[in-house]
Amino acid sequence: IKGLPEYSKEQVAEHKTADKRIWVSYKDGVYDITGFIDKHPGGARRISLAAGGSIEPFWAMYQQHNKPEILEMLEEYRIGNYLRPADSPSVDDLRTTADDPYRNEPSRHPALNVVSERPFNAETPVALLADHFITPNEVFFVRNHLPVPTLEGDGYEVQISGLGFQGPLNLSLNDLKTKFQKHTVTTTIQCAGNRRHAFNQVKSVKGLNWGNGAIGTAEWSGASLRDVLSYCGVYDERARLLKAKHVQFEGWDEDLSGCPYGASIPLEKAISEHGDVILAYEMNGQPLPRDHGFPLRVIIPGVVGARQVKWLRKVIISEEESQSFWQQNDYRVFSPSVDWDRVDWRKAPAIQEYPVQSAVCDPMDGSIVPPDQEDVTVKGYAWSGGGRAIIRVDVTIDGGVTWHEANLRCRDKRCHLRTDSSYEDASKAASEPAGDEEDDDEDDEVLAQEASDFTTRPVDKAWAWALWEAHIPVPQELRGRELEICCRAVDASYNVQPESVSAIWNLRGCLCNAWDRVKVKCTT
Ligand code: MTE
Ligand code: MO
Repeated sequence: IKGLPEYSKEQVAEHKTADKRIWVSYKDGVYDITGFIDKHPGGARRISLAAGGSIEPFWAMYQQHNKPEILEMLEEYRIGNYLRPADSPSVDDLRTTADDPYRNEPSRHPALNVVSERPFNAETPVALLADHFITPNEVFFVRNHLPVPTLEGDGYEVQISGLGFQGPLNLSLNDLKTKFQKHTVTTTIQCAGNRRHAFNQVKSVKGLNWGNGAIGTAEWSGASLRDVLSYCGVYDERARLLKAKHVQFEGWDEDLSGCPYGASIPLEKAISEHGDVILAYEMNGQPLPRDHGFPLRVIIPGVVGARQVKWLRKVIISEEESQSFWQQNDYRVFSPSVDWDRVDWRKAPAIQEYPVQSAVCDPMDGSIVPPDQEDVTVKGYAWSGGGRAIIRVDVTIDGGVTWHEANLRCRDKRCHLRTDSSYEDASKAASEPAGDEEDDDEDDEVLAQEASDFTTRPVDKAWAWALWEAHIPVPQELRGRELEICCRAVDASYNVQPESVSAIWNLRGCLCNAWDRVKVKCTT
């Protein structure tokens, strides 16, 4: 830009701290971002890493920054032109060189709907979701915060340490497979940001613009974390004596400062015989795919996706929660009145159990129903956190004036934790190659809608979703008009989804569980 002063690399490097102002360079510009640091949605610490230098390596890592609105915002802070040293690569070069943090990403199925390339985030096409109780591995949604680490199964070890441990204990993948019984649990994973796009329609939020497809259900197999911890001497009585309260997990994926992805859950969930937490090495009978955590991840039924750490490197027993950015300064929900200028992350707890959720998968928004059609078939999913079963799904095609009860299709019996042998039996009884729709339908039990179905369990452990379907007659007066299809689910604690998105709007756009709304035209 003409008329602005020119600064060298060395001059920029003199501005690393707030008292000297904080400068960064990007492409041919120099920016004073002192006033922006505290407002950075990724946290002040992360952006401070770039202080006095180039933000290009960081933007190569977090490519959600490469958007016109963010570049425009950056331009507001411009103070000069950058004299790039001849030997320093630009951000565009970084993408093709050995410095590219994303050079070893796995290949992916073209049917995935990509939400961001780097880091890779993609959703399952929603039309596929409601067709399969078990989501096939290839199209299971992917939520990565960082590049996918390259790991080998041979020689892989997970380290267990913390309160009650003399020194860290390492378990190899083979140890986990041979020293512990293999357990399988069928559970739904949902990202806290699933359906975030609905918030953006009210007022924009910061985060990936997920539709309804950041959710999926799989059969995960591995060692039970309860068994592993008990083998290490961490069990109820002893844990209490040790004052241990949380289990932290760290992944092999790291940001540029060497900080790994991390999260924690209450110890109670990990050691309870009803927790069903597993260290999984298989997903739907296959070794974990790289995007889903190869060779090992933690599966935490009933809990939000963010805690289910992939590429597991460490398990730490502690008195405190994980201190990671994602546990402390993200994945928490505030009042609609709190925006980025006044958020105090300590004031809300980290999300653990997900509230009740449901969404319409078919028909899609904007599709057309012929006016002579007598009824419309609506399909979707419903799920609640904490193992709370879905007891009912209500559907309306007139925006909530009249409601219809959907049929729940659910192989609920298969969702409980089971050992290897009972898994064999259950899979003989109910498995079929994914993809064969007709067989799928035959095997899906329609839950008898009787109260006794929900009260026979000693502990409610409905970890997996219910798929549902409703056939709704289109009354004469609605023919030729726009139909507003909405659904709402009710869980075993009689939690019901809220009606409006604006009432639950929150700055980070998490836990969007308001009634899903789909508009279809009833015309020719
Ligand atoms: N684990 C690591 N190591 N790194 C991550 O970025 N993302 C988390 C969780 N585990 C993440 C992680 C989030 S936010 C979600 S929603 C789930 O993984 C998604 O799991 P999936 O990609 O297998 O669908
Ligand atoms: Mo997530």
